[in-house]
This record gives sequence, C-alpha cells and structure tokens, in this order.
Amino acid sequence: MRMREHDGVITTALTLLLFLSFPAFSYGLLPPRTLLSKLSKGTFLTTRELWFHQTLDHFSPHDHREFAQRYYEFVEYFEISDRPIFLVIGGESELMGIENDYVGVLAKKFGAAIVSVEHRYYGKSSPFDSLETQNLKYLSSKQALFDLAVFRQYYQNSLNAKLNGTKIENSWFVFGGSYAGALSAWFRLKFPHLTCGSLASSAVVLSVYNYTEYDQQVGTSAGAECKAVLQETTQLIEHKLASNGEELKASFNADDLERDGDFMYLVADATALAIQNGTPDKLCNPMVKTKKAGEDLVDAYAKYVKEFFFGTFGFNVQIYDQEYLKKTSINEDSSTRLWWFQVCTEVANFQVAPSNDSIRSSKLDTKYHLDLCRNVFGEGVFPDVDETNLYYGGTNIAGSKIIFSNGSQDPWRHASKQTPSTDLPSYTITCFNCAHCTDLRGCPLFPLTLEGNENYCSSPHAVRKVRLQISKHMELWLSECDAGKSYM
Ligand SMILES: *[C@@H]1O[C@H](CO)[C@@H](O)[C@H](O)[C@H]1NC(C)=O
Ligand SMILES: *[C@@H]1O[C@H](CO)[C@@H](O)[C@H](O)[C@H]1NC(C)=O
Ligand SMILES: *[C@@H]1O[C@H](CO)[C@@H](O)[C@H](O)[C@H]1NC(C)=O
Ligand SMILES: CC(=O)N[C@H]1CO[C@H](CO)[C@@H](O)[C@@H]1O
Repeated sequence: MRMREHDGVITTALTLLLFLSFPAFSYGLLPPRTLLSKLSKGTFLTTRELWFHQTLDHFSPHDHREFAQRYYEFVEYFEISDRPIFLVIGGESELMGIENDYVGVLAKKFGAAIVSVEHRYYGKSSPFDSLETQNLKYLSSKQALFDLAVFRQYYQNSLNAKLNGTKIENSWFVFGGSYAGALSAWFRLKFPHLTCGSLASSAVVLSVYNYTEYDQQVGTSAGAECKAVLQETTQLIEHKLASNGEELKASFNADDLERDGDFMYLVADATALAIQNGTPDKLCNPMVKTKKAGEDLVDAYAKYVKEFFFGTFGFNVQIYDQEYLKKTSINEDSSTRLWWFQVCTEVANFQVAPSNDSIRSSKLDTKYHLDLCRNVFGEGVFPDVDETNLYYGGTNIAGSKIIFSNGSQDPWRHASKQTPSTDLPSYTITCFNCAHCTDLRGCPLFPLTLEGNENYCSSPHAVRKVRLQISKHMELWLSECDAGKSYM
C-alpha cells in the first residue's frame, strides 16, 4: 500500500514526469508521449498538482484504507465565489494537468472554476506500487464514480472553509470525453444531487462484447477508395506474415512482437487511430497514392507506421506486446495494462473484425481478446458486459440533464447514445474530420489546438452549432440549479 505524501516526492515527481503514457487500445483522449513533450506550456491551464485522501474501497464496511489521489484546480475565471464549478473527469491515462480545451472557453463564459481528478490507479494515483492482478481489484468504473462523489464533497467543503465557513453550495457541472465521457454521464445518473448536469462527449456508455461496428466505421470514415486499399494492404501483410514474418515485422520496427496477433493488432490500430483522431489524410493520402502508382503497399504502410504512427503520433511498439503488458511494475506505459484490465473485466468493446468486409485481420477475433485477458491477467478474468449494461443502462440510461455528443467519423459513436430522449439531448457533429471528442477538442483530437479551436475542422460551422446547443443546455440547467438548489 502506497501513500504518497505532499513532501518528499519531488524526485519521484520529476521522474514520473517523464513517464507519460497513452493507452493505445483505449478510447484514447490524451496525447501520446512524444506529442505531449512537444506541447507548449500554454496548452495547460495548470499543471500544479494537488492531493487528497481517497478511500480505497467504497463498498466495504470494514476496509478503511486510503490512498492519495491527484487533482488540479484552476480558479482564474472564478471571480465570484457562488459561480459554478466544472469537474473535468480524468480517464484512462495519466492526468498531466487541466488542458486548455473547450471547457476552458466555457469556464470563462460562465465564470467557473475548473477542477480535474486523476482516475484511480492511473498516473500518480495508484494505490499500490505493484500492479499485479490481485492489486487491481479496486480498479473499476464503480469505484471511480464514488471517488468523484467524495472529491466533490471534499472540494466544496474546503472551498467553504477558505471562505470562512460559509455554507455555499456551488452549482457543479461534470465533463468528460470517451471513457471519461461515460463516467460523466454515469456520475449524473448515480449522483444526481451532486451535479446540475453533465456533458458526455463521445461517451462509450454501451458495453458491447464483439464491437464489430468499430472496424466498420473506420471503413466508412476512410471512404470507399481508401478502405479498399487498406483491405488489400491487410491481406498482403497477412500473406507476408505467413511466409516471412520476421522480415516483415523488422520492416515495421516491430521485431519485438513475437505473437502474430499482437503484430496484426498494431497494424489495425495504426489505421483506426488515424481515423479516430480526425487525421484520415495522413493515412489515406499516401496509401491511395501508392496504389495509383502501382508501388508496394506493404512498404508504404510500414513507412506510415514508422514515420507517422510511431514518429509524429508517438506510439511505441511495446504496448502491443502481451509480454510487456504483463509487467506489474509502474512504468511509462502502465496505462495500457490498466486499461486492458478494465476492458477485460468491465467494458469489453473488443475491437474484433466483422465477419465480412473488414479492414482489420480476421485473426483479431473474440478469441484473440479473451486469450489476451487470460494471458495478461490470469484465469477467470473476462468482461461481464451484461452486468455493466444492467448497472448503467447502456444507451437506455435513465438519467437526466446529460448532453451526449458524437463526431460523425468516430468509430466509437455506435457505443454512445446517438439518439436524443427526454432530458438527454444528443448531437452529432458531422464533417470530414469530425471524430472523437470534437466538441471538446476541435480537430484533430491531438495535438490539442488551444481552446479546442474549431477552425481546423472541415466544417467549423458544424462544431459551432453543437457547441451553441451545449452552452444553452448548460445555461438552463445551471440556472435551474441556482434557482432551486435542487439538483434533481
Ligand atoms: C476570512 O477571514 C480572514 C480573517 O478574518 C480574512 O482576513 C479574510 O479576508 C476572510 N476571507 C474571506 C474570503 O472572506
Ligand atoms: C462474439 O463472437 C464470437 C465469435 O464469433 C461468438 O462465438 C460469440 O457468441 C459472440 N458473442 C456475443 C455476445 O455476441
Ligand atoms: C460483404 O461485403 C460486401 C462489400 O461491402 C458486400 O457487397 C456483400 O454483400 C457482403 N456480404 C455479406 C454476406 O454480407
Ligand atoms: C441529433 C442527431 O444528429 N442524431 C443523429 C445521430 O446519429 C444517428 C445515427 O447515425 C442518427 O440516426 C441521428 O439522426
């Protein structure tokens, strides 16, 4: 059990600063390592770490252990102390600070404070020094939601203490994208008295066992011409893998991936993440050009992976290696192991190949994912998606005052709530490069453009339209909250 203290961790903190990670298989909101290091200081509103004591197990009557959870606060726009507090929920990766995305713009508009909490286990908020399976038993969305509720009370109380014991209840609003988007929706669902509303951006609220729609949407978003080239490329790679696998892997700088399945997962992810990020041109332009010139597609794809996916994007090979995922020491890529644990226990959304017309290799089937879960975490670890959907309701979520937003090109949108219902508005931002979390971040998903500037989206107007709706709902719900101080 590790308790991080405020003092005495300076060296550790500096070391850990180098340990930035990006969960490649995850829903992916935060930028990968090399990109983060390229980000200028100004992209964060703050990186000043703060800590508080969190309960390890919210569901045990006799376990009172605690761990230190990291959070950030930004109060520059918070001029009058009765203005709202925006809680930006940390997701499946290290939280480096509060980024200056569209939430920053909204905070300025509403005069709000922003606070953001790192998700338990990720980054520096790990309760344990070793991430062996046994120690991961408190890693779940249910515990994480309870963490947020506890934090919300803690922060409100400490704010009131700072204001000399006033008993103000600020109006809270929660935000999140991707998995954290689901948490944002679920927080409002489970703790409606603690927030006036929620923005659930590209929120993956439905757990699907065989999530074949992912690959299908990648194909649709890539467009017919590019999709056909990518399918041909996958087939050529599969043939070469069978005949001369070592040379092939070496040409991708992926010699470390002993399992062919892991290599094919890398091949599939390198395509999918270009689409999910809203950068289809980086992939499709060179591939279609190569096809037209009658040149070698496998060579061109290897070049794309090495130069763009590893180089510019900053992914590394080892996160695709199941042997690496078994490592239990906290390291620069721990997020990948942690996220796979959540995939393997709670949410699944296995990115399996559809039976027909897939881009990814048909070897990336249900068995590949289940074998990975067993191999990395041990016997008996598999996701009970029915229980997850039973607990939260999936797309039938029975909450209120939650805004759902999706990008038209995003492969995750089929596991989000795409159709509005009473008190649950849902918007789709439609444009050529509108993908994952476009409402919060603009285009592409990363590197972040300051304040989530929409001008890099192929239709800035489409983004502005949805943002206007978001702002209107927030205004209404916050005013209803202020009027009655009744959160329901
Ligand atoms: C709280 O009380 C202290 C001491 O009386 C005073 O200096 C400070 O300005 C007060 N703060 C606020 C926010 O009222
Ligand atoms: C997922 O796909 C596998 C393989 O096609 C199949 O055996 C299984 O029944 C599917 N599971 C669900 C829940 O659809
Ligand atoms: C498989 O996909 C192709 C291309 O989209 C389509 O033409 C064909 O009808 C599909 N076959 C089946 C059995 O769904
Ligand atoms: C409000 C809105 O744009 N809803 C659309 C979201 O996406 C689904 C599925 O593509 C459409 O059917 C909705 O009309």
